[in-house]
Amino acid sequence: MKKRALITGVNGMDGSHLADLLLEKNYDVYGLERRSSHINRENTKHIEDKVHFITGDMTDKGSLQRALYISNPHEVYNLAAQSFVGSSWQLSEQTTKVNSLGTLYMLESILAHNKEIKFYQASTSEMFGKVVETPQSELTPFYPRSPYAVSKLYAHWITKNFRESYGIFACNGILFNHESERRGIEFVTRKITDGVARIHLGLQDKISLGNLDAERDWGYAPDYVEAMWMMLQQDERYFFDNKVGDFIIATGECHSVRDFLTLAFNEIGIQDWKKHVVKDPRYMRPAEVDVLRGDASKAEEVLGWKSKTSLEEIVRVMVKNDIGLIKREIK
Ligand code: F7E
Repeated sequence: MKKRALITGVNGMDGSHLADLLLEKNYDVYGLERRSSHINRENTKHIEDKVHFITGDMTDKGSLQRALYISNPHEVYNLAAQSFVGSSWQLSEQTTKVNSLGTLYMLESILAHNKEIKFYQASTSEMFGKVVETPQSELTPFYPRSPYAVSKLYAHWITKNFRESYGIFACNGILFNHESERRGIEFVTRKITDGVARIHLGLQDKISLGNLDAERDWGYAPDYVEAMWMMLQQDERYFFDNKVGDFIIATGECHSVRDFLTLAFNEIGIQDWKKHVVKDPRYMRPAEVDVLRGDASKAEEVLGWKSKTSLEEIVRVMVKNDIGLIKREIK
């Protein structure tokens, strides 16, 4: 029998990579997407005829119930979110409604529809915020630093609570930053690779950025969606043993925005990138997360998952892809 999966946020970076993976594994893939005047299927256009798209919204519980009814899934991957940390100060209510209440609505809908559905929640390293220890593991206390992180903390705990209260097979994947050529342009990595590509093609001279000292544990999104899937394939006999429920997914390595700039400019043969970067206070955050580095040893031990792609490779793929995209755009 073919398995059915429902992915919320299917057109996002993670949603589209996960859809690719599940289609390869011969799943029937259903994707929840928001109704808007311009639906953005840029990341899913190569699989548009394979994914069953369902219109819905995380803040509209009826639409989630309908999506479960249509897809009748074995697995639900909750990847929909207002995921841009920087905007969460301006959009704190919307961020909370989508990220926190949306998760609650989905869990309640699952409970009503079919308790056997396995649920994956996209938790985040942002919950560690002002870190109390390094590296961060599943046991590290949280200290969120943005409305985004606070909203995700609620979703994390309500997922855990539904697991403990109702025996739902629900997992939190605490994913550290992960990037790919499908990353939204507002995030720092893609902003840099897009800018570097434009500089290479002579279309722009400078990139405006905020805090260059921030350090992140950057992995590759296609590696990370595999971890999401692996979490839901755990042996049910051991699942409710509390050791198993939630996982850190990270590379264990940490690099600054400066390091990322160096790698990206290297790709176009520029060593001294300083004259191409302008510091712009508009991109500084009211409260910053200075440094994140994850310890994914539990995922390695229990799931057999390990990050495969180096930061150098990620940067290379992203810069090359952006150069190609822009060349086609200006043709
Ligand atoms: O910022 C600094 C910025 O927006 C990374 C999301 O997927 O990962 C992501 O959250 C760092 C921050 O990602 C600019 O201040 C400097 O310290 O790429 P980002 P993020 O905030 O780490 C986590 C795991 C998630 O869960 C989120 O959903 O880079 N930075 N200059 C800048 N950041 C941006 N965006 N733009 C700049 O110009």
